[in-house]
Amino acid sequence: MDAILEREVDLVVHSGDVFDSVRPATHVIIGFLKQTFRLTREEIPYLVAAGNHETPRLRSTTAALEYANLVNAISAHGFEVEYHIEEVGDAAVGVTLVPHGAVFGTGAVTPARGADVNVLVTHGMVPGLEARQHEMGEANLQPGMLEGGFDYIALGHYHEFHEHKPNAFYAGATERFGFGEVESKPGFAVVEFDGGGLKSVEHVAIEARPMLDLPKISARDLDAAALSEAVRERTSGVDLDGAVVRLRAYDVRRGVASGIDRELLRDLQRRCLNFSLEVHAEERPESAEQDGSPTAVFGPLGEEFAAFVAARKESGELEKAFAEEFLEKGRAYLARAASEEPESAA
Ligand SMILES: [Mn+2]
Repeated sequence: MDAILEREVDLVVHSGDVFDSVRPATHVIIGFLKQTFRLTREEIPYLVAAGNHETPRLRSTTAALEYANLVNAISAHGFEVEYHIEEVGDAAVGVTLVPHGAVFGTGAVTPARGADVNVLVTHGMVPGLEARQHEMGEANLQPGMLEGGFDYIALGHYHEFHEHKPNAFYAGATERFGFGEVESKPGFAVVEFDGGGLKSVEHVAIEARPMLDLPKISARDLDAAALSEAVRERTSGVDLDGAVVRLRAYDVRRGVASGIDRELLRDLQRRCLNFSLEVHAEERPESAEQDGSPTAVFGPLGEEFAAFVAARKESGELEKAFAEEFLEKGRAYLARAASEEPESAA
């Protein structure tokens, strides 16, 4: 938000997924209202088209984005296309909002009449989007919708800054949302117009939480002490404070993971915003990645679960054989849940 205000902007559009759910936590809503009001109290028009994450499945459910109205932002979060005209200096800017709920069922969209500059804001996947050599998924934005005579089309959903057409861009996300995005540069787009229409589109990178994917450990010949030492070696001399960090170990022999130095892991978890040590039994990273999920993730939850099982095994509440199976299955479920992070586009 500071970076936006530094640019002396005339109008702000958000192309969706302000929130990651229909019912975001209270502190998230309050953060949104506070930051939005910093724009609207400066009389900067702020318009939002809702994304897939924040659009209710049922038309009767109220979307949290409706709170935007309380701070004079305009949000389209229902199932209809909305047209707005904003006066910016002596220009009339027509903003057409096509929220996720209106994408299906919307054919061609035409600009509002009587505006000097026309902007379309929508959320979804454009046809033929390829990124980092792989297809991103099925398009839900039909070409017809993007071919109206707009000066600019602000796209949301894909997390990278990306030019779809000379007048249609994804601004990219302002944070990274998973290790698939470790290389991405969070930010926003500054778009300028002059008498002839679109003048320039510039990506402005902003400081986001650091994300580090540490060099993998090949653990074939390592016992628990040696693996702990390898973790220590990979994490020393690295600026981990407040970062989101992943360290993967492959070819980890059975029984080794449970002996990893807990104090070391606790210390890493304290220093990082999030530290996850992924332990894979597979020999090669590729096979584990194809398979999808790590065999174990040592985050605070995995640790707590292991301690829970150990205590009950100790007390005799759980039989030894059952406790081991329970632990292994539970860990697999936790690992699977932890690996279900959003893809690059979400
Ligand atoms: Mn989305």
